[in-house]
Amino acid sequence: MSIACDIPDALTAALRDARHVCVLTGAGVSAESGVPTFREAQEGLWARYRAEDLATPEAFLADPGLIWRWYRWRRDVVAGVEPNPGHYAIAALADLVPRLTLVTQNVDNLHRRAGSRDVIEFHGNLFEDRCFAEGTVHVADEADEIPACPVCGAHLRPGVVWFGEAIPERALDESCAAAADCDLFLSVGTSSLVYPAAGLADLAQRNDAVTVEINPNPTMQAERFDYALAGNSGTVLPELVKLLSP
Ligand code: BV8
Repeated sequence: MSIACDIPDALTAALRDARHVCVLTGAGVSAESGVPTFREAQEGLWARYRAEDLATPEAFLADPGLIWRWYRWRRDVVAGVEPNPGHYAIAALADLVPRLTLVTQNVDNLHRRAGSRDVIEFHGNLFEDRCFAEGTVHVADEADEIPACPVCGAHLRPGVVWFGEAIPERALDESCAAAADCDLFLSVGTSSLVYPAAGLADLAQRNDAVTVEINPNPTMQAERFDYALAGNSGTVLPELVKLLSP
C-alpha cells in the first residue's frame, strides 16, 4: 500500500482498464460543501451531544422533539450548501467508465443534486420522513414540533438508518453485489468505522478488486487498501476524471 497524493501510474492503468467501479462515500465528501462531518464536533446548541447518541431509536423515543429539532437543523444546513467538485467528479466518472455503482453513507442528497443517478443511499435520506410505527414514507408537516403519521397517528421520524437499525435490504444487497463484482473500489471521505458500510472494501478486496482510500487523514484501515491517496476528495476526484477524459 502506498500513501501518495499524486496518482500512481499503476492506479491510472487500473482506472483506465476498469470494467466496473464501485464508489463508497462518507461525510468527508461533503465537508468541502460546508456540511460538518460526523467526527467533527457538533456546532452550537448541538455541541454537547455526540451524533452517535442522537442517531438512535432510543434517543428518539426518549425525546422525539429534540431529535426532530436536530434533523431540521441538519436539513437547514444541507439546504444552504451546494455540491462540491468531489460530488460533480463522481457524477462525471459514471459517464467515463463502463459501469459505476455509487454507495453513500451520507443522508444529505448532495450526490443526487450533483447529477449522480441510481445513488444507493445506504443510510437513508434526510429529506424523506417515515411513520415510526409502519415505516411508510410521508411528507412531514414542517409546522409540527413532532409530526404525526396521517394514517395511524404515530410519530413520523426522519427516513435515515439509526445505529442499531438494519440497513434497507435492497441497499445492502445491491451494495454487496457491486463490491463483490467491481474491479476498482474507491472509499472516499469515510473514517471506515461504521459497519456494515466499512466492510464493503474488504468484500471488494476478497474479490480481487483494486482498492483505493481517498482521505486527507489516512484511516486506521488505510493499510488494507492497495492505494491510499492522502488528499481532499474535491481535489483528487477531479484528477481521476482528468485522467479518463479524452
Ligand atoms: C446495524 C444515518 C444491526 C443517520 C448513520 C461491527 C463492529 C462494530 C460495531 C458494529 C458492527 N456492526 C454493527 C455495529 C454497530 C454500528 C456501528 O458500526 N457502530 C460504530 C460506531 C462502531 N452499526 C450499526 O448500528 C448499523 N446497524 O448494525 O444493525 C442490525 C442488523 C439486523 C437487524 C437489526 C439490526 C447502522 C449504522 C448506520 C447508522 N447511521 N447515519 C444520521 O446520519 O443521522 S452512520 C453515520 O455515521 C454516517 O452515515 C456514516 O456512516 C457515519 C460517519 O462516518 P463517515 O461518513 O465516515 O464520517 P466521519 O465523520 O466518521 O469521517 C469523515 C472522514 O472524512 C474522516 O476520515 C476525515 O478525515 C475525512 N475527510 C474530511 N474532509 C475530507 C475528508 N475526506 C475527503 N475529502 C475531504 N475534504
